[in-house]
Amino acid sequence: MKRFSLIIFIAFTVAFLTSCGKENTESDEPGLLLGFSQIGSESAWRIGNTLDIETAAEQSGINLMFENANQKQENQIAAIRKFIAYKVDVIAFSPIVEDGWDNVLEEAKDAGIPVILVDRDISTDKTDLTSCLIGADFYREGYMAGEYLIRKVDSLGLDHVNIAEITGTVNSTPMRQRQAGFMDAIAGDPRMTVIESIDGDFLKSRGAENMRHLLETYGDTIDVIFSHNDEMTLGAIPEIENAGFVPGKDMIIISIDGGQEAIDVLKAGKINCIVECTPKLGKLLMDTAAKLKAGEPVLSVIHPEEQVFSDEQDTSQIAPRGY
Ligand code: GZL
Repeated sequence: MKRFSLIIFIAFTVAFLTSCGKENTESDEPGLLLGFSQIGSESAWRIGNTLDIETAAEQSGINLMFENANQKQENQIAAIRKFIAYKVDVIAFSPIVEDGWDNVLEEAKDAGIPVILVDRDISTDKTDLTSCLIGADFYREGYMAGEYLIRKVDSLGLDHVNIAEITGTVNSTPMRQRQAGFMDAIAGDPRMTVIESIDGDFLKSRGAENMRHLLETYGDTIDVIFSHNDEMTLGAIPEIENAGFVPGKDMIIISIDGGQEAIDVLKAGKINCIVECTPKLGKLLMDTAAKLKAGEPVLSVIHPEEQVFSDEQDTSQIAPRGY
């Protein structure tokens, strides 16, 4: 028995000494821990955004602590406090509305944790609460929607159009800036009258509800629907058809996001224009988080490239959207 024990002892000793001398191929440094608070799952866009972030984290070897706020700001604030308690390396979040973040972001700053804004912005007088905003140029999206409408009215030779706007979540960055961009684009054109702006909260159900209200109120005097996202547009279209109108023909339909379901409706001619708002921000987020952890400088604002899909082009050539 003693001989056997001696052999085992020698084997373990050799193995131990060999490992001590070996170059550590795996860093002992733990991977970056990123805390991300997502707004919810209100749209195909949001679901696609979440999937893209999760995929990018996995591909980057970044440990993702993910919290879904289910459309409640208080849940996002609680998630940020949880990330602080866990001492994550970087915090990122998509703020559901622009106001009300100063206190919790002061806490993150005091904890020495950098914060990245994803998709949406915050409104604050303090300049040093966040390191970077990664998200669409919503003003440009709205402006491009307005520019499309001007071209469409020109091509149809219309003297005047009544526009009904179905907006996204009030006080959210995309709602504020898409509205501002659209109104600025059409401001100088006397043919354009906005007859009502109504809050649809980016939700399909509210898009349907608002469209019923608009049809009951204005009937066939509505010439244009400008909807801040595809979900609300997809809720509105069946209501337009139920009322006996042909979307895309009797009413010009303009939307934003560019998810597959809406692109298919565009291809069917029931939507005239969709301004792309890409949810694919994951790689930009991971690269920025890694730079912040490494103490490298990052840009204060990063806008992804975006395009316009419309009946001015051969929509059959639009590639699969992936969300
Ligand atoms: C835009 C994003 C918006 C989408 C909606 O970046 O904030 O929120 O346009 C989503 O679909 O609800």
